[in-house]
Amino acid sequence: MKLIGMLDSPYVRRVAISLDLYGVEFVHEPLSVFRTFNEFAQINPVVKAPTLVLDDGTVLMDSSLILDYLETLAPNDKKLLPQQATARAQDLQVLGLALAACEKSVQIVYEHNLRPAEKQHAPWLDRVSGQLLAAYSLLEKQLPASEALTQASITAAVAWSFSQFTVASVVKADAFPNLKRHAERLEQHPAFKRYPIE
Ligand SMILES: N[C@@H](CCC(=O)N[C@@H](CS)C(=O)NCC(=O)O)C(=O)O
Repeated sequence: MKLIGMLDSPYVRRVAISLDLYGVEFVHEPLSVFRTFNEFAQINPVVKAPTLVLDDGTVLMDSSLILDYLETLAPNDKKLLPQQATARAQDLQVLGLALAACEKSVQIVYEHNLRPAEKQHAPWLDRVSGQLLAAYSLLEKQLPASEALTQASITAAVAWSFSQFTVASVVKADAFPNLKRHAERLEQHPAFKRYPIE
């Protein structure tokens, strides 16, 4: 398998760390959706990171769809999502919040980096920042109590580290002590260290 995309994307990073934990062998090609657009387009014309190219040539994109496939492949002792419906719904709730936090952080980054200063739209940034803080306020309360490595706990930590890397002036770390502690702990795990945010 080949994982295409850079680790400064939280979506790519959650897939890389999960592949590592599942014990799946893969090659990581850190192509940028911006700087190496044409090279990326040769593999996936839609140029979305992450892209996962399977050994039979199937091209998957969207981290949650990729992880759905990998979770199906994983033996029971390596699965990262609970099988039991109520427990699964709880983890999916956490994942929804963490992924919304990633999306809102990315929107702020794109607004600042891809639009000329005179075209930046303050009401849009205010709206997105409010949504981002709402997601983290709920996540702060809903973080799993257990220290187990699950897709929910991995993605919450990856989202938090990404937001601290990119939009720390919006998401003030001291306001979210549980998330801060959680991410600091997971960032020490060998799988997180093997795939650092860059
Ligand atoms: N929902 C998608 C989001 C992926 C995403 O937006 N990736 C960004 C990089 S962080 C990207 O591909 N940006 C280029 C673009 O959207 O044109 C996922 O979970 O994979």
